[in-house]
Amino acid sequence: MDRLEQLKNNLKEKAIENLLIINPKNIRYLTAFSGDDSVLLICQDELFLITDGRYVEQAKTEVSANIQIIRWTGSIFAEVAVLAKTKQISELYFEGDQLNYLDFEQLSQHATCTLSATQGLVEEIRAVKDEGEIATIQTAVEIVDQTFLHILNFIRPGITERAVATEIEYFMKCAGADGASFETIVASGVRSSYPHGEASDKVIELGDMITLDFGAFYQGYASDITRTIAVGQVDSRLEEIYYLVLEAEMNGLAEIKAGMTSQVLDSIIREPIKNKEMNQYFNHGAGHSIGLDIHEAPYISQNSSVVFKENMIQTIEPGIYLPDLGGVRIEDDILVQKGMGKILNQSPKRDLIKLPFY
Ligand SMILES: [Mn+2]
Repeated sequence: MDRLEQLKNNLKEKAIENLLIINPKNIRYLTAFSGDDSVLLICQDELFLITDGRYVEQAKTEVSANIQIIRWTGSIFAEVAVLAKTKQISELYFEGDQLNYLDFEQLSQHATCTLSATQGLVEEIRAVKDEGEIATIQTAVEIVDQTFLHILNFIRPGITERAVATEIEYFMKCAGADGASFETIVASGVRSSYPHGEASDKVIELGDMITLDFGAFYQGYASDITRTIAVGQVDSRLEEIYYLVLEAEMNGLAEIKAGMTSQVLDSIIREPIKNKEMNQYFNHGAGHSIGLDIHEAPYISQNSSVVFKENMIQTIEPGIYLPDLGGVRIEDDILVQKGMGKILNQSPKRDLIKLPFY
């Protein structure tokens, strides 16, 4: 079914007649419009893309003919309010997690209708990927796999984390990526104990563990991978936790399937780490979905009762971080399909990769 049709069906069930889409990714998902600073007004029988002078011509080529393109000049939300008045809208719903306070003031100052916030209506549809999206994400994943193999030959003692991150991002773009899907993480030595250590000026040394967490956007869709590698011989405790994290990740990969709840999967992933009484060092969620955003619902968490569905794509990414020593995280992207999880990444992980001595 057409994405807009699907959304409209869901809106009908919730008795929502008019919805203002503000999130640019949601607008892109529904209409193929790839610009920003625009909103989409969905009424019962009409669709309006309200955009500015930079995007009018682009919008004409990207969106289907049944979407009316309106150019805003003064204030986009004042324009929306005027349009709502013209269309005699009595209640306008908007994406509550997307409108900032000042924009809300603009909208409410000019609106004559009731304003109500919604949350996650388009995101819920986005969570289940269609065939084209799956193929696009698979390509985004192939780019990060190629990049990982390349970076193994690039990393050596004496270069900075920043140089490694720059090479990762350069290589991904050369391989066809739009760009990085988030700020590249290169955390070496003690810094690998920071779950989200963005690349710094720290020089990589012999004996460091390095956590590499990076992703590519390809045709708008994200991939995400984490590998932890060793430069030469590392502390034996770090080598031990590598295999513990790997066991946790493999548990999740083996068990994920449609129908399972997020909290059940979270427990399955955590189990080996809990058994070794190290759960306090696994201090973040066990994964998330990917798509037009790098982090999308559903999230793999102890607190989430969301049920996985066929054709969702999840990351599974356990980690253990030992303060003042270092850490390990391993992450792959998994397609939930046919009663199992299909691992999209091919990057090696079975044995801790130890870069040779120099
Ligand atoms: Mn991730």
